[in-house]
Parts: sequence; C-alpha cells; structure tokens
Amino acid sequence: MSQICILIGAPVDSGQKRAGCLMGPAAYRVAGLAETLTSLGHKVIDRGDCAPVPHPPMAHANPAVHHLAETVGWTEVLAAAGQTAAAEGFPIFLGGDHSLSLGSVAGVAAHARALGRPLFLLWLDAHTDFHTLASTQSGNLHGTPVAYISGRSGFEMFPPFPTPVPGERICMLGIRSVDEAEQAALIPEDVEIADMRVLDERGIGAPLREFLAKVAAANGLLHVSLDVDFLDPSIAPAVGTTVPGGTTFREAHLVMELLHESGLVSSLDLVELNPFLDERGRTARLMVDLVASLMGRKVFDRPTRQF
Ligand code: B3U
Ligand code: MN
Ligand code: MN
Repeated sequence: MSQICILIGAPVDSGQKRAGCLMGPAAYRVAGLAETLTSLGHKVIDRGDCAPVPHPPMAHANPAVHHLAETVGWTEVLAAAGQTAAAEGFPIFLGGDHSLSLGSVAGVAAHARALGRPLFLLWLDAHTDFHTLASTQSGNLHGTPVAYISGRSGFEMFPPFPTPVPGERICMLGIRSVDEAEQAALIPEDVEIADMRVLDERGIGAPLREFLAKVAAANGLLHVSLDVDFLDPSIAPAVGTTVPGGTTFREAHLVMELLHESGLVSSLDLVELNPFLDERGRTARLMVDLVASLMGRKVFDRPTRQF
C-alpha cells in the first residue's frame, strides 16, 4: 500500500549527555531517506526540523535530572506535530535522542484516541527506557519515555499523556540493559519483554508475530520506536550508548519485513543516531535500509508467501 510519509525532524540532543544526535535528521536526509521512500512508491512530505517550545528552566527534586524544561518543550512541539501528521499520513520522526518519543507517541496517542482505536507500542531497543524522573540515576530523560507512555506517575511537569498505553499493549525486542529501578517497576506490568535471552531461545520472529496478532485482533494502531542500539554495535556504531550482543543485520531486516507484511504499523521513530560517531555514514544508511524493508522493499517479490 502506498503511503503519505510525513518526515518530522526532531534534532533532540537534551535527553542524554553525548552531543551529536541533533545531527540525526540531517544524516537521514543525506543518506537518502526521502528518495528511498519515493522509489518504493510512497509520497513524501518533509516538514523540516521542529524546535522546542521555549520554557524558563525547571528543577526537579532528583538533582540528576537535566534539561527538563527543554524536554518538556520538545514533548509539546512533537506531540502537536505528530497528532497533525498522523491524521494526514504516516509520520516518521527523525531523531534526535529517545526523549523525543515522549512527544511523538503522545501525538499519535492523541490521534488514536480521536479515532477511538487502541494504540500499541513496539519498542526496539537495548534499554527498557522505563525510568521516572524520580528513579533515573543518570538524569538522562531518554531513559524515561515508556514510563510516561504507559501512564506512570512522576511526569507532572509534562502534558498529561493522552490515553496511556497499558503494559499489555507494549512489546520490547532486543533488551539487554535494564536498571534495577526499571526492573522493579516492570515486574507488575504486563509488558512483553523479549530480551536477548528470549530471542536466542525462540528467534525474533515468534514473539513479534504473537504481538502483531494481538494488535490485529484489537484493530489497533501500532507505533514502532527504533533505537539505533537495538542493533549490534558492530553494524551500527553511531550511538552513544552501545551495548554488545545486539540484533544482527538479518534479524533487524526480518523484523521490518514482518512489520511490513502485517500492514499494522502507523507511525515510526528513528532515534539515537549520533552521526558524529558514525563510520562514513554506515549506520545512517543501515537505518534507511531498515526503513525501506519496513515500507515494502523485498529481496524477492513472491506473488504469494511461501514460508
Ligand atoms: N537505563 C540507563 C541507560 C540508558 C537508557 N537509555 C539509554 N541508556 N540509551 C539510563 O541512563 O536511564
Ligand atoms: Mn532508547
Ligand atoms: Mn537504547
């Protein structure tokens, strides 16, 4: 199916401490994202880069928390841009660090609420990003979006999340770094956590297919949030928080192909690309290739599936 892809540049660098993610949107454009989507038959509208709504500085009881006001400002602008774009087509958020998902998912959640359809979330990441502002030790707000999206308290400075996404509608693939406080908070939740142990035992297709069946049965919308560190650092070095033992090139493409076949994905984040750490653009290009698989590029176009 041909889509109207709406590119939303989100040069967010304030959710962590290693400067460079602000160059992400430019790197995706240089790597040919729009041209790739066009070659697959999609229409592309590039809305350019957003800027955060300005706020005076905000403090939090947890002194580690940094760039709070800026992050709230990003959340507001990206939620508004995301809601508008979701009503018009298929939003693709070009990050920017993962704190942008506080806003991108709020925007698509508002759209899902307006449609009266449930929103589901697929989190492709080495990390669970389930901290609250109180529990984060690094103070890096890129470690918090799933907590906000799932309606945990402790985000009072942020706009209230429109219709939080309960744990049973969230699936995480690729997990291999979970802080103690996140682990404790996730235990009572029903989040499907397909960590690397699960992927080694079952393969990456099985848990994903199960989740997609749930989305389809509920006539849900599906937001996919792809963190560069989902991938193994040997193939995707351009990220500030590399964690060894990530998904392979082939696993990642399989995920994207299954997502494409499902026809369920309605919006996408590309996050944590730090072009300053890249090797001649290879990570940016890999991310664009993964988007191509998600949007319909096939190795061999079988008239009917034969798997
Ligand atoms: N959980 C740690 C590490 C981390 C989370 N997300 C990333 N790193 N990229 C934290 O700082 O919250
Ligand atoms: Mn992340
Ligand atoms: Mn991560």
